[in-house]
Amino acid sequence: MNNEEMLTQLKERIKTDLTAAKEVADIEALRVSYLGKKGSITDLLKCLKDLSEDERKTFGQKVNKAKEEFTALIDDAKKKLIENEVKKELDSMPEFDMTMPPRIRRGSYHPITLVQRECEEIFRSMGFTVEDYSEIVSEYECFESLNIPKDHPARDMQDTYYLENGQLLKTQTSAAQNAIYRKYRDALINEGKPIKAIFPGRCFRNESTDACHENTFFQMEGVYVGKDINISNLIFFMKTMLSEVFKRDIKVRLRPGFFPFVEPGFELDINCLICGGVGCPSCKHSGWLELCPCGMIHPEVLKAGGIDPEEYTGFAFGRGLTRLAMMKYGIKDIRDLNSGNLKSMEQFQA
Ligand code: FA5
Repeated sequence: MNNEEMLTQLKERIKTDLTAAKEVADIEALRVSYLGKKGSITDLLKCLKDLSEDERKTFGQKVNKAKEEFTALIDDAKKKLIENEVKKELDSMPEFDMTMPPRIRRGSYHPITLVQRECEEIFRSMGFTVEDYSEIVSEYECFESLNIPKDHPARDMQDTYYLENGQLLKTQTSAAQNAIYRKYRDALINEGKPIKAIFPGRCFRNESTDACHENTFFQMEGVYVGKDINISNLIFFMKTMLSEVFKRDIKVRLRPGFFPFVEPGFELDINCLICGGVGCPSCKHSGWLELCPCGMIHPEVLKAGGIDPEEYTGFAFGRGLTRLAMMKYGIKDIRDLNSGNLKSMEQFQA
């Protein structure tokens, strides 16, 4: 077979080969086998040296033209194949339906946020302001201003995380009391406006954790200071708040409790709503859950806040918000609330 015949045969063969190619990779392999360094066209060009000058010129032109034609054929076949693949993929996709509702995964509020907001609303409706306070506080704010001097045994109840600079992670929301008294005492003294404030916040204690104890938990503190505020006011506010939160009758008990910053002090317990009072791990098998310590603000604490205890009295309470959320939503283990387990948290919707 002479060179001309070989070229004609190659032209026929490349068309058949390109038609048979199923993938882009097959086409690229053909490009190499026809136009590559060791390809058929290159082989033909190598033969030029054996031809006469005239033949070399005409045949050389034909081979170069064939090279251009082959390149165009290969590019064209590749383009068609890619277009076909894209079309097939688009055809296999479900049709876009403008009327379908969007498939957006909605987030949900954490149960503690829900309970906190609910309590804030209840207290706002009773004329309380809602205050924000830092999580890092001084020893004075957390202890000394609350009538808990250095080396007082009451500090042992709250194993504290200290920072290197001597500040600490607040162990109780009571740490904000002093700042609140100072913020509102002028209005109390000059305008006769009672101090009515709540301050929710995160607290930290180096606790061994169990079903009802965490090292990081939420409390909500409340104070009411004015003229002639007494224990009956305290009991009324506690009862109103709990019946609003639980939206049903709750059995509560008030027993004496010691906190250096109140006198007298009480522990307000609620009947465990997980076991109905029979006893379970959530209530340490007692049937009762310590929920809301409270009492009449100690004169020394009022004095530290710049308020004359001879003229003004008040009550304070420090509710366990985390435990409140457990009771409200029937969460048996407090540790679930900080676990970051979205499956269990997503069920709570605002
Ligand atoms: C206090 O923290 C006092 N500051 C409360 C107070 C304020 C008393 C004002 C009087 C007047 P206590 O340590 O008991 O008190 O904690 C209060 C509530 O926080 C507890 O009843 C409980 O509901 C919650 N709590 C305490 N420790 C934990 C913990 N480790 N895990 C979860 N909740 C806790």
